[in-house]
Formats: sequence, C-alpha cells, structure tokens
Amino acid sequence: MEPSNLSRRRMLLSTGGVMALAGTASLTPLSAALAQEKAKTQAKALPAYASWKHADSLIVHSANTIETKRSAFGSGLITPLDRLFVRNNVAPPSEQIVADPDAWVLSIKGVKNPKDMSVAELKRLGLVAVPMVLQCSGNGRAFFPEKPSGTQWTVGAAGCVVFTGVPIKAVLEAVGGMEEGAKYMTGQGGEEIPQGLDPNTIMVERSIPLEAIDDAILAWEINGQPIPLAHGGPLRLIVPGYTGVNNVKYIKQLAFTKEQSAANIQQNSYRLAPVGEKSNPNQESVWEMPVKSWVTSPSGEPGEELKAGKVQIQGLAFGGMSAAKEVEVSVDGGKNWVKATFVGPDLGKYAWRQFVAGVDLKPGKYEIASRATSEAGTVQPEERVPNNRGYLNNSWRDHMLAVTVV
Ligand SMILES: Nc1nc2c(c(=O)[nH]1)N[C@H]1C(S)=C(S)[C@@H](COP(=O)(O)O)O[C@H]1N2
Ligand SMILES: [Mo]
Repeated sequence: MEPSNLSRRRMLLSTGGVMALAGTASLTPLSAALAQEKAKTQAKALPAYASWKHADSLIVHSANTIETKRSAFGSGLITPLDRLFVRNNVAPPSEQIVADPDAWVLSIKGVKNPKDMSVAELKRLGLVAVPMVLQCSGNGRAFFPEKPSGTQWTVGAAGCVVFTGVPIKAVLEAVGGMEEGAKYMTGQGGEEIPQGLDPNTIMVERSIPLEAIDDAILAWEINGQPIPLAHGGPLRLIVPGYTGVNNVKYIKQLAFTKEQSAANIQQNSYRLAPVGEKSNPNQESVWEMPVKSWVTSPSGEPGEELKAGKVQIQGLAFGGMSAAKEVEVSVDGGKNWVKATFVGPDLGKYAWRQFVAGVDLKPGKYEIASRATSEAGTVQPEERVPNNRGYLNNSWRDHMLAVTVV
C-alpha cells in the first residue's frame, strides 16, 4: 500500500470519519498524540448517532468505541439498548438508511439463484428470535499486561440482547441453496467506501465457516424494536456464539464463497498472532467466543462503599458456543471457591446467565473473582491466551476485583 493511502486509512480508522479526511490531513503524529492525551482527561460526549444513549452508564472511548460500565449491566438479564456498547471499525453510514428499513436491499450471491431482496421480502421468509451475548473480540484487552494496541475495553464491550429476523437457512431455501463448493458465508457491511481507496483496506467484510450458519440469522429487530443505526440497522447478520465483528452491521451483501473475504479485516485483523508479531492469514481467525464470566456487583467503581456483613455478589456468565452450566465465586483471589446460584430466566445457550453468591464479609481487603464452566465442560481459565492484539480474554484472574470492606 502507498504511504499516502496508509495514512489516509489510519485517519479513517482513528477519527472514524470520511468527513474528517480533508480537515485533518495535516495533523502531525505529535499533535495527534497530544490531542489524544487531552481527550483522556475529559469525559467525551456521545457521538450524534448514539446521542440517545444513557451517558452515565457508558464510557466513551471514542466516537466509534463506547463501553458499558461494569455497574451498568443491571439485573434485568437483557441489556437495555441505551446502555449497550457500540463498536464501529469505521464511521457508520448515514442515518438515512434506517428511515425506511423495509426498503433496504440485500444482494445474495454464491447461490443457485442469486438475487437482491429487500427487508420487506426477507420478512416473509421466516421469523426467529435469538437471545444472545454480543461481545467484541477485544473485550478485556485492557487486562493484557503487554498492552496491545486498540480500544482498552475492560468488561463492557458486551451485552445480552434479543435479535429477531429470518434464519439464514430459510433465506438459502428461497434462493435455491448455495453454490457447489462454498466453504464460507461472507457478509459485507454497508459503509460507503471513499473514492480512490482500495475497498479491501477498510471494507467490513467477514467470512465465517459454514458450520456456523445453522443458528445464524438476518436480523431487523433488537430487543423488540427496529435495529437503530448504531447497532447495524436496517439489517444485520447475526452469528450467535461468534465475537462481535462477525455480526456484520447494515449488511448489504451476503455471499457463499469458496475463499475467505480478501478484506484486510478478514485476512490480517482478528487473527491470533503471537505477541510482537504481525498477523497473517494463516493464523487462527477470531470466530467463536470462549466461556467467560465477570462480577458486576460489587463493581469496584469510584464512590462504591461496601459495608461489612452479608453481601450479594452478582455477575454474568456465558459459555460461548454452549450454555453456562455453573459458576463459582471467590473472595480470596481464587484460593477458595463457593458455588453461585443462577438468577433470572434461562434464555438459551447463547444468552448469558445472571448469578449471585451471598457471602459474609468482615472489614478488610478482598479479591473477588468468578469462574464459569460451560455445558461443553470447559472451565474459564485463570490465565488469558497471549496474542498480539489482545483478543478473547476470558481469564478469571484478569477480571477479578480488588475491594475494601469497611
Ligand atoms: N458493518 C459493520 N459491522 C460491524 C462493525 C463495523 O464497523 N461495521 N463492527 C463490528 C465489531 S468489531 C463489533 S464488536 C460489533 C459491535 O456491535 P454493536 O456496535 O452493535 O455493539 O459490530 C461488528 N459489526
Ligand atoms: Mo469488535
């Protein structure tokens, strides 16, 4: 890639705006770094496309990266939309695309009868609701000691939501099935690619193995309402159990392909590269989510006071590709564990479960951790798996909280 293209691309990714190109073209790395430092000291405002969100529940890392506070998940199982995290790799398209959701057109390729279908047409093919954890691949990155580059998410690049739409299988049936030899389902996001840029450098196009399509859907509703632009409306590809990036927002093309997408986001990003090494397409792709849990109350956030006596330790647990089966809680940094109880409804294997463990705490210092086990029998590990970009952190030790009881 030419240097000028590379810096344009960086600009796009960091400011998240095509609009920003002209105005910031002369920004030097030094002033950019200073601006970043300055920004860190001030609470940032919500970007316009997410201005309807509940600011007090969120940490605004940037216009394209907004995290839910540990204390803000609530105990209602489903994450309210105004508290749900947002992650855009590039700036979202115009708000106009959600003005008439039924008119949005999806182009379907790599099938016996390729065709364009509107959301209105897709709605006639089938309906299913999928309660599921939506979690960014980099959730927990802030806990990697190697300090990988990227948004420093702690626990809040995740939520449990209900997506409603049509099963991919029903769509496939309507177009005569996939073409011979297909190995991947490839979804392309609806972002405009600025003229003169190689689309592969910024296009959000992800491929997933065909085994994942059984439970995958094309969704137009989230938590019972049309998907807002911030979360990928009018139409979003949903792959339950897979990390956030595989759930392509404002999807405009669905293709069944022999190869994985040539887009950089597929070939080189979201790969499990060894620490300090550049990623490449031969490394494992970030697809399935591993078993994970964390404590949400106490939260350890400023202003929280923990009084001695009985304390209800609460948190969230999910198994990734299978349900969470069991959670244990420790208040002594993982030396001793007690079994937690699940509370609230069980919405199926892709949703998270809320858990609680009542403990008696005397005044003093505690290290509170949770450890989940999935139906598949996988236990949440003590240590994360090191990788260069800080993906898939499910270490219970990293998510542990140090608290003082008074
Ligand atoms: N078209 C498109 N889809 C996308 C992205 C994007 O930038 N563009 N970001 C991905 C990433 S990295 C994540 S974590 C999730 C975030 O979903 P949310 O913003 O609804 O929370 O969307 C994914 N789908
Ligand atoms: Mo992500």
